[in-house]
Amino acid sequence: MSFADREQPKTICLFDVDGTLTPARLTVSPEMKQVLKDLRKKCAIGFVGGSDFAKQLEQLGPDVLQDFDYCFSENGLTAFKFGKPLPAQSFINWIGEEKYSELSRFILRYLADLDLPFRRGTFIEFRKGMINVSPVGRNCTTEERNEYEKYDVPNKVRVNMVNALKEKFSDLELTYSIGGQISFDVFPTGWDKTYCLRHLEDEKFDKIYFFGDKAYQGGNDWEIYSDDRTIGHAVTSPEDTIKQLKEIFEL
Ligand code: M1P
Repeated sequence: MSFADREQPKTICLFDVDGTLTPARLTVSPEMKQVLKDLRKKCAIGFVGGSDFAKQLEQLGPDVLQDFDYCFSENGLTAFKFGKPLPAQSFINWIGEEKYSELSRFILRYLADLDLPFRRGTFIEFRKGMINVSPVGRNCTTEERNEYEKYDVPNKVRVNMVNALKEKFSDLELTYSIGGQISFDVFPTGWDKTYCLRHLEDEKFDKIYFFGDKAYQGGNDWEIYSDDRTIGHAVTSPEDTIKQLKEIFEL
C-alpha cells in the first residue's frame, strides 16, 4: 500500500487527540470525522497521543485503524500503519532488567528514608513507556492527594528526589517530569511525541503537519510542534482544528 492515490502523496497531517481531535477525554464529533475523511483524499493522516490504544479507540471510534493511515498510542511506542502493527518499544526493554533493578532499589530505599506525614500504597507504577514514582503512593484519595501536594511543594520532596536521581543515574539518558500532584514520571529522553516521527522515516514525507493544543513550552505537544521536521500548528479546540484544516487544504 502507498499514498499514491492522495492529491499530495508526500504530505501527512498528524494530530494530537485530546483538545485537538476531540474535547478532552471525550469522543470525536461526526463533523470532525467528515473533515478527516475529506482530508484523507488530499494527504496521509495520523494521530499521536499519550494514552494507550484502548483509550484512543473509545475516543476516536471502533474503526480507528481503518480511519487513519497511522495510529500512534503512547507517543508511538505502540504504532500502526494501514492498520498493521509496527515494531513496539517499552521502558523495560530500553533500560534492561539489571539497570531497572538498580534504579527501583534506589527509589524504594530513598522513599523508605523520607520523613512524610502519611503514606499510602503503590510507590512505583510500572507503565509501558515510563515509571511513575509517588512518595505518598498512588492509591490515595482525592483529599489525601490535595493534602500531600500541600506538604510536597514547600518541602520540595519530589524536587529533591528528582535531583538525587539525576545525580545517581547521570549515566542514563532519563527525563524526569513533575506534572501532577503526588508523583513524577521517569522516561527515556526523547520519548515525547517526537518518538512517533521515526515511524514515518521510510515514507520520506516532504511535509509533516502537526496540530496540537498544548503547543507551548511545558505542554506535551511542544517538542513535536517545535521540531524541525514538522510544520507545527497550535489549535485552541477541535473546532479550531477544523477551521485551520479547511483553510490550509481548501476542504
Ligand atoms: O498529567 C500529569 C500527570 O498526572 C498524574 O500525576 P499525579 O498522579 O501526580 O497527579 C500522572 O498520571 C502522571 O503520570 C502525569 O504526568
